[in-house]
Amino acid sequence: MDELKSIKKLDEIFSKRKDQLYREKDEGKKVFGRFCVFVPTEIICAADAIPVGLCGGKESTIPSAEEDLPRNICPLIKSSYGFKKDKACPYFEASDVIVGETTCDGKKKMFEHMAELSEMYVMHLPHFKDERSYELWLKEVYDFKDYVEKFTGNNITEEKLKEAIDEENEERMLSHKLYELRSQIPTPITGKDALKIFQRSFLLDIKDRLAILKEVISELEERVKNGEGYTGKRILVAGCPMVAGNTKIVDIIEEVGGLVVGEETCTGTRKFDNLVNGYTIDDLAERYFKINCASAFKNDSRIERIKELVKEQNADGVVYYTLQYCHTFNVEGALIEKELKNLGIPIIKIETDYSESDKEQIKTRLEAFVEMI
Ligand code: BJ8
Repeated sequence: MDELKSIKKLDEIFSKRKDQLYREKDEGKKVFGRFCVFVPTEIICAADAIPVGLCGGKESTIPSAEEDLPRNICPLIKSSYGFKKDKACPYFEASDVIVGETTCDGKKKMFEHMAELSEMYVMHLPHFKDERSYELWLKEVYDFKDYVEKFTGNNITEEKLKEAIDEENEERMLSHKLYELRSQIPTPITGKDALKIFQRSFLLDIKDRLAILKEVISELEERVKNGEGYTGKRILVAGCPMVAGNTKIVDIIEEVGGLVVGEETCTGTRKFDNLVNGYTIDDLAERYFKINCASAFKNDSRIERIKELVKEQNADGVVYYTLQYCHTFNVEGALIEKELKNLGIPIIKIETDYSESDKEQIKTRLEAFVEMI
């Protein structure tokens, strides 16, 4: 099947993004680097600043990070720190401030090291999903707003906040539409292309993100209308984020005859599930509090969402993907595995890093899984 024109356009726009970002910086806009999908980007945009996603998905910067950090923490943490330390990423370098958050221990403590290399602001994320934790989170979101206003020197007006919320909500709705199209049989887009769209959405300007998503959707609608698309064993990937530079698991799944039809990850549904229902800071806090991160204690809503997604995306099975040493997702994965097996939903757990060393072994396991389902 021919390459999607909209994906070519995405490549084109992305190749110009760095220059566009530095131009906007020269014009006086502040850049906020962020790691986690909990950071409310609407607040940043409403202050006329620019949010960019910073997570590291490449192995190349890990050796340098391991000079300062222990080896036995997850590759996402090490790669991210290495990018900053080695000045190896233009988006890290463009960031006037890096916004961290207290999710897992490794990331939280890494930020103490990163604070020696950059201006940092760390959001306190509660680990319970109860009323008391929500009150704390709400205060955190208000404090973040104050910080952003002070740092940028710009007031966040009601009008600006509304505009930012509308734009992000529109992206969320379009992302859901894209998932609806992926649920079709045959599926009009590969998992590889879908992942590219989501990975790049962390770096592009919101206007470009919306334009690209609209183009992708209209091309996919055409394919669905004509009954065109990809077939294969339909896989939902659930687990750790697959951030820019890391396409390992999706590549292998599709190499062995699987087809990724959805991702329950922060480069998938955790990024766009739930709209902001209103135009206040409280409304924003409420939406972000619902994100199903494995760093939460008693995360039943995540298990429910995975079960829903298996149905919604017409998946034949689940590949539960954990980065090495990611205890939160790994431990929660054992609960999810038990639950899905009880329901007769095929699941395989894969724990890996960013290296190529275990590729053949993973390939063999996934080949057998795909054949079996
Ligand atoms: S909302 S998943 S982006 S914290 S993979 S660094 S958890 S040891 S990235 Fe995440 Fe926000 Fe949660 Fe999403 Fe730690 Fe695990 Fe590494 Fe992780």
